[in-house]
Amino acid sequence: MSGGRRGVVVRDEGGCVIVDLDGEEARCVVRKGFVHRAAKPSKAVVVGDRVLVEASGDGLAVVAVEPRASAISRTDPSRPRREQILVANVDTVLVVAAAREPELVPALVDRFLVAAESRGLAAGIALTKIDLDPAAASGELATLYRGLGYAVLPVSAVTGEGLDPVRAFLRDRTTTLLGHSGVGKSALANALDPSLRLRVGSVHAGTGLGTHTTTTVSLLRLPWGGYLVDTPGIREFGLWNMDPRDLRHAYREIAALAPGCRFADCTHEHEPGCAVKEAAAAGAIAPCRYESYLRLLRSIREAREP
Ligand SMILES: Nc1nc2c(ncn2[C@@H]2O[C@H](COP(=O)(O)OP(=O)(O)OP(=O)(O)O)[C@@H](O)[C@H]2O)c(=O)[nH]1
Ligand SMILES: [Mg+2]
Ligand SMILES: [Zn+2]
Repeated sequence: MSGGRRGVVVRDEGGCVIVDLDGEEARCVVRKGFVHRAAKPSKAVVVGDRVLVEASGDGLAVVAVEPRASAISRTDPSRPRREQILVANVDTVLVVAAAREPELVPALVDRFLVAAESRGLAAGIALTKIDLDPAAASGELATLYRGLGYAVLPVSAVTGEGLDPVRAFLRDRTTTLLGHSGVGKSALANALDPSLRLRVGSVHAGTGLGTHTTTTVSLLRLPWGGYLVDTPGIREFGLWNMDPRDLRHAYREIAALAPGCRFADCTHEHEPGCAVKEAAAAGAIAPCRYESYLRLLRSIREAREP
């Protein structure tokens, strides 16, 4: 890219994007067809994109997008055949799950971990609201994911407990938060850096579910180095363009056992001589992980059917 000014998209305001140009935020229009070809397949400009901005009329316009080093995407919930990129150029995924309120859903944690693993991104888990259930810090699920090699970081935005390890995890890289509505993503960001003042919602007393307070993705610069991406709570996270083979690699314990299967292309679902199935039956791998693997495998197959 040459000419113009380089910047990073920090927010999308629908119709225009906010670009960080050397520490100052500028509102830019994105004109159709102006987006650099490297931005394909989606052609969209998304948060995290490194862009070239030029004067246009009496304002500024994004005229090119640098090729993305990485992207977190899902199947567009309203258009099932389309990819929706949530954020570009992140190094790390921090899955956010609450110890309580709303209840932790391991299958959803696994989906987010799979999204990270399949893109070769580092991943960790923030176990929020630990003040509501201190025992969860060393509970069954925390132990399970730690045993798989993921950093599990118990933290409370209310008491401040556990914030320093999260700060250390985020330092000098770009991390996106991914989690259900109401798990405390924005509250965590505010607790880490009170100057952010992100809007925090509530959890519905009756249903225990979040109320979808954050509605846009935003890239936030952390004062101690690194960037954090706050995201809206995700209800549906359809894995985009995932191959069943990629899925097998994305479950670390399954990938480790696969060489013991009779068939090299074993899906670990119905084949005889499957080391993974045997390990699951013997309790050597966690039943919830094997079940979430099978469920994801089936949903990927369904999504691939014409
Ligand atoms: N007890 C307790 N409550 C918390 C904590 N963190 C967040 N909450 C509460 O959880 C609710 C939801 O917090 P948010 O930060 O808005 O959750 P979110 O994940 O950003 O939700 P969306 O923006 O809807 O995706 C609020 O009522 C917070 O006060 C915590 O560490 N402890
Ligand atoms: Mg939020
Ligand atoms: Zn197998």
